[in-house]
Amino acid sequence: MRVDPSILVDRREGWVALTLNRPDRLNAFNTDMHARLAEALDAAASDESCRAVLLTGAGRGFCAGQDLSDRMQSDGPVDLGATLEATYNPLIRRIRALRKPVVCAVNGVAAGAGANIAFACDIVVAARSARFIQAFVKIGLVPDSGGTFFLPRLIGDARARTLAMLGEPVGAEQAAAWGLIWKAIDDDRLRAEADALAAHLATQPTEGIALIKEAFNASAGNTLDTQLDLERDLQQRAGRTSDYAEGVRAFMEKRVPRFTGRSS
Ligand code: T3D
Repeated sequence: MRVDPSILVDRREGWVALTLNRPDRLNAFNTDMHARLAEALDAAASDESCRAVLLTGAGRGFCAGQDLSDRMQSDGPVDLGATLEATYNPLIRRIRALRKPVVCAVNGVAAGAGANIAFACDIVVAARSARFIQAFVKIGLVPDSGGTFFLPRLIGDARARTLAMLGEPVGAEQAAAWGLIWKAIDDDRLRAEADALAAHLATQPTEGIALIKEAFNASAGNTLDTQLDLERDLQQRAGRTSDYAEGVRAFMEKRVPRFTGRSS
């Protein structure tokens, strides 16, 4: 019997699409899917020709979080601290640390860790029919995969706490109106628009975008003074890239810039 890989890797011109591929379980995570996604993200990180990543799901859902069929307790409680440490936490850190933009195309329901993995990405677009659910409370758990970090920062404490405590779904349009995601897109246009976004990012100043990402990653924990110092240091690095020189030249010559994405 042929078993489909739990992550589909589709290499395009300058970017890669990674598809969570366990549609019968709404792409819920098991150990194999974690390992394959980690491998694919590491490959994207080390491939200089890859300048953007698109993450999406196969079938009618984006991701239903942890596969709960792996958590039926026959021999006493599973150590969920250990599973977070081994799988979800490294995944969120990988996405945030990747020196390339990560676009998330939420094609359907995103529940539990599935929602928070989406929020860890740089630009999140969602099908109008998609829903985001902090499903953890329904099974007695705490939002993980960065949920308690991203949610209050994106939508404020009142909404974040209520979503976490009630586990109520938020539709894509509401999510966009609240600033939880970039935008909601008609279902039949989602993939084409997400592909176009990734393809566009793949032609942009990749190192500059990596520095933007570094600045925003640090911003949440910094004072204004520290952030101003960080912006100074990152701008110094950005100003030394050939893409900056090309950007200025292209502007002065009134033409479209040809960015290489390189760090020097
Ligand atoms: O464990 C650790 O390591 C700690 C980390 C935890 C991270 C977490 O993510 S904990 C939260 C886990 N996720 C959930 O609690 C969500 C569970 N799923 C749902 O609540 C619902 O499925 C949805 C609201 C996401 C979607 O509902 P609906 O009605 O559209 O679909 P459905 O019929 O419930 O699901 C379709 C199928 O997918 C169904 O299988 P079947 O009956 O057709 O054979 C369902 O059992 C399966 N499925 C959905 N979510 C999961 C799942 N199977 C295993 N695990 C799931 N999480």
